[in-house]
Amino acid sequence: MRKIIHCDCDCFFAAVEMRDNPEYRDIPLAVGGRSDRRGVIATCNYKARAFGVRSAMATAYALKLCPTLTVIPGQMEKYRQVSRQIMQIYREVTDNIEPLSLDEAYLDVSDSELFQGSATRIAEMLRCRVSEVTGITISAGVAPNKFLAKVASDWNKPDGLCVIRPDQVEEFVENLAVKKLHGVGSKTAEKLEVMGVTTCADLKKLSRVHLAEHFGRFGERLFELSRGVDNRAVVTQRVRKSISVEHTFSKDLKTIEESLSHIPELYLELQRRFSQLPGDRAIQGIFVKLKFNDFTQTTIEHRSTVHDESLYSGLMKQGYQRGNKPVRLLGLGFRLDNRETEALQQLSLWP
Ligand code: DCP
Ligand code: MG
Repeated sequence: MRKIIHCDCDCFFAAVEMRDNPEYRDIPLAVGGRSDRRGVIATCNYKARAFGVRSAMATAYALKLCPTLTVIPGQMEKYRQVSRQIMQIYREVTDNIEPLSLDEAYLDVSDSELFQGSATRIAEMLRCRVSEVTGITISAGVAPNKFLAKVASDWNKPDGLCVIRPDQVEEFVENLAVKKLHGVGSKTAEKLEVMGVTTCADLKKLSRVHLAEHFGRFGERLFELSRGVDNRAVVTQRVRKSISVEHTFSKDLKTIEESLSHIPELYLELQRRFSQLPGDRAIQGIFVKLKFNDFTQTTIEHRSTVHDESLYSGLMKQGYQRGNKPVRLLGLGFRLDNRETEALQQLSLWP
């Protein structure tokens, strides 16, 4: 039986800002882009969440929901620094760490001898240490696998702990809403609801074959998750080789001009995701992916350590000429240089 802890900072960017600026602590606060520049909310504190403000929401809309909301720009370098400090605290407990983003990580403490191997007490200790050292609160989930640990860390947020012991798994999962399952987005949840499934107890009644018929390979996963089974390992050595943003359009893009017009928004989102990668990653190339309306696809790459919209436009034109048909999906990406990351990993200094 494994013991997994999932740790997730509470309203991370906003928490750092509230720590450093006492005047922000008791007001609704968001970190995000300006409303007059079509900005979006990166995150907000819990006072703002009470008004319905959420991550990824347009700032203009957030201000409608909460007119007293204070929106401030983010300071990524500072958040990265706090993230490194937090990951270092986790590393004092185990090297079996899988960082998922700046503020989130899985720890496999199955073999830890700390506190006689009590994962619950390890998690409490981590929560205390992070708060003492960084002034940020984290929530933690303890469970026999990654899926349940992640659900658990969200259960008593903010500043909470939730433990799901092996003997509690069955009951816990039966009462769980299917939309809490990893990989079940709003579309799948709707589809399941039509089938009469809202909880995992409902889901458990469906056979493997039935699920495979409706959901393909994901059906097998649903079968397992609804029984609280998740055998994924905590992967410590994963080095990302690329990062990309893709969008499938509800209506095919009929001309190259139409395709080119989507570069700015995709490029912005790509840079946002890149800025959130753990560690300092160097770019060694850029690429564009196009999928045409007949589902054929093509990727055009260019080795380069610099990037801008015009380079992506050039690649997109080349790619478009290969198919010369309406486009259903566009993707932009960076190839990442792994040499330095791999070297740092050897020294356990990454991220
Ligand atoms: N983030 C972002 N844009 C998003 C989602 C998140 O820029 N669409 C950033 C801001 C968050 C950080 O990533 O502070 C961590 O994301 P989480 O989803 O863990 O959200 P929070 O930590 O802010 O809140 P929670 O307390 O719900 O974990
Ligand atoms: Mg968080």
